[in-house]
Amino acid sequence: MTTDPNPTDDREARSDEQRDDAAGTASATEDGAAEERRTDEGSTDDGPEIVDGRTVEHLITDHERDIAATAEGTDATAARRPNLDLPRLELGRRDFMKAGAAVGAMTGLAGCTSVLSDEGNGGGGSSGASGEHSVAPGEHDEYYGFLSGGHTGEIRVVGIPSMRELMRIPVFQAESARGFGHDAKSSEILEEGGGYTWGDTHHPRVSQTDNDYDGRWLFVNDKANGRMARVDLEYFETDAITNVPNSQAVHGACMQLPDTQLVFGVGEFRVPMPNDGRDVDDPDAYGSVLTAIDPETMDVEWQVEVDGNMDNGDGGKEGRWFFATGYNSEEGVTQGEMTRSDRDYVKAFDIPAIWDAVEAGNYEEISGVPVVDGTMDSSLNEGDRPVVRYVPTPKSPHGVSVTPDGNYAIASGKLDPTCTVIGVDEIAEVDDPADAILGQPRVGMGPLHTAYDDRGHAYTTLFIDSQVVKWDYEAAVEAEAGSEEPIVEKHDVHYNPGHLIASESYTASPQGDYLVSLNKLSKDRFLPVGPIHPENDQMFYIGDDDAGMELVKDKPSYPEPHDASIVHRDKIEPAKTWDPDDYDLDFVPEGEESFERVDDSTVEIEMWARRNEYAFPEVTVREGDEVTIRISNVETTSDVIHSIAIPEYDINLALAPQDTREVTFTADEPGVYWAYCAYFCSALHLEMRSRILVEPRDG
Ligand code: K7E
Ligand code: CUA
Repeated sequence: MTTDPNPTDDREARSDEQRDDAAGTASATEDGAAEERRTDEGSTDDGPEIVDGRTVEHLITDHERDIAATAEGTDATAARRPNLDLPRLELGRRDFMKAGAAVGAMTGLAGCTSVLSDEGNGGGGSSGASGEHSVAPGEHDEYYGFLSGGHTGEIRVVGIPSMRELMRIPVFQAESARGFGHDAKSSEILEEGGGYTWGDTHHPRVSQTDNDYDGRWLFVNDKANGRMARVDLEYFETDAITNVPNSQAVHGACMQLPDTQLVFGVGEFRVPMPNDGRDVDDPDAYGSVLTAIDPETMDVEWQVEVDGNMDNGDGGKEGRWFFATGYNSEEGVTQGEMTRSDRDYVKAFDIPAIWDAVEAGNYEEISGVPVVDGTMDSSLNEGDRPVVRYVPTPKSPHGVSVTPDGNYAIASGKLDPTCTVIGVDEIAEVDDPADAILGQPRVGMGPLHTAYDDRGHAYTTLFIDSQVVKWDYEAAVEAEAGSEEPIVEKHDVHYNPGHLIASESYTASPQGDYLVSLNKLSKDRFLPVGPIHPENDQMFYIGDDDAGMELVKDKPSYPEPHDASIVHRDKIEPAKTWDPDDYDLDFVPEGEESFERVDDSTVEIEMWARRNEYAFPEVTVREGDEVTIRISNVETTSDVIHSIAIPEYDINLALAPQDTREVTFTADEPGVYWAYCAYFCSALHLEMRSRILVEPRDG
């Protein structure tokens, strides 16, 4: 992208041009486009219209230009909306919110940005309306927010509503503060997970029982290296990584509900199966799979191959259906090829039917996994109990999420300004899957993801419009396709949101109070920190339908959260110290430390740590020895954490109270090495050291 030297002029020119466009083509698009969306007819070859006579190419060009313009501190997003000549409203925040709610889809929003950026940017939540959503020093938040860390490979834990970051959980990457990838157990998890040094986490989902959070596990995907991981929510620690075969880019991640019977990874990039050098330049032979994993063992149970790319997924509440969006039904390999058709699909997987196919042996084993053929032409999709039903939607739907009542799966249009409301019960009943589409409201430009409150509202991010739109999903079922009537309210976000998440939105009983919009761009919202900007997670209070959505907080975020889950604190029970019975290594109590030379080149050390010493103030080994250290933190007091950092050997084991860790290294460099405690644990923390003497072998 090149920087636009004169964004303001350009913006004005473009908005004129757009008004012309809209006026010139309104009659040609309105009814016809909406009607056509419900049908499953062929595609047009030359850039189908999306809205107001504009094609995908127009949208993308507009968006690129928006980004260039806002980079210079102007609000080009507002410029694209009608009535941009309105004077900037000088309203207080409360007044504005009331006014905003009253005018619905809202012409006055051009003023919103400046009002909020003046007053709302402090982020402390300590003034005015946001005061009631702040959390005083020493008080606890009501919710845990689990945010994915994108290509840092981690999970971040924040308190909501304070948005204070509480912890980070390394998942796909070694991380020294928590010793992940430094001790034997976590190193083995990373190694067995493929040995990569990073991952790309997008979709953290907390396990459920009876469609409510049970606080046991969190599952998350690795889009980069095609993996799924499990985090133990007693210890807030990653305890398993599954390297998924036959799949590159496991993107969507979710569970079979109501009881987390299976964990699903949604395969995105199409590749040969197995990807071992065959068919490298034969894209027709590539495939993409849905992967079902046992949550206890984390073993892959089966996969289902489908046509086209998949993208995001969500499970129905009743255990039968799993929904995945997809793009590239064309099965192209270039961007042009992938966006040629004006139609893609939501795939509805019939889980019991798939199990039946597996049990009947109707699969091909590829890379050791039963792969069921769920492509359109598969014999398993003939008859009245197909394994996968293909629901036609406008081009490239992105997010999909099932409403709390389990009645609808709502797919967000991305390159189309609508959301598609699919009836979950209808899926099983209709002859033509297109007939399961019950509503298709026009929500705005670039709808990506949808979350829910407890009052029948859907909240959808509009990536291109930089807004969150609140709409009524039952009203959308009542309304004509393409109607804007179901829209209750739109609110600006800053800027370009990806996911959004409302408290407990993925359960059958959302809390309906807080919503976090995970915005990709922060632009000028924070102190500049160089050319890589933080992202901006914005929290709204959504509990008052009369007052409307209230922006409460901005939180800069290290790149880059995608999705999140918000769980009430009563549903998570973290351990305060380790229970040695939960650990597969023997605890080393005080008095039972030992140093054993097993043979000429092997040393085994069992030791403990406590304030302010290690069991051995010094340890002598010989050059070339393979040294195994097993070490327990014998403290019983919570929050007295030690570590053992071993310089030159690239090791730092974190030791929570009652925890035991083990590490093996080869002492190949003669010399003196001060092992030390890296957690500041007490007044004599600096003195908490042990001298490791590595004697020269021939000395
Ligand atoms: Cu929209 Cu990976 Cu869920 Cu990112 S995905 S935003
Ligand atoms: Cu133990 Cu510092």
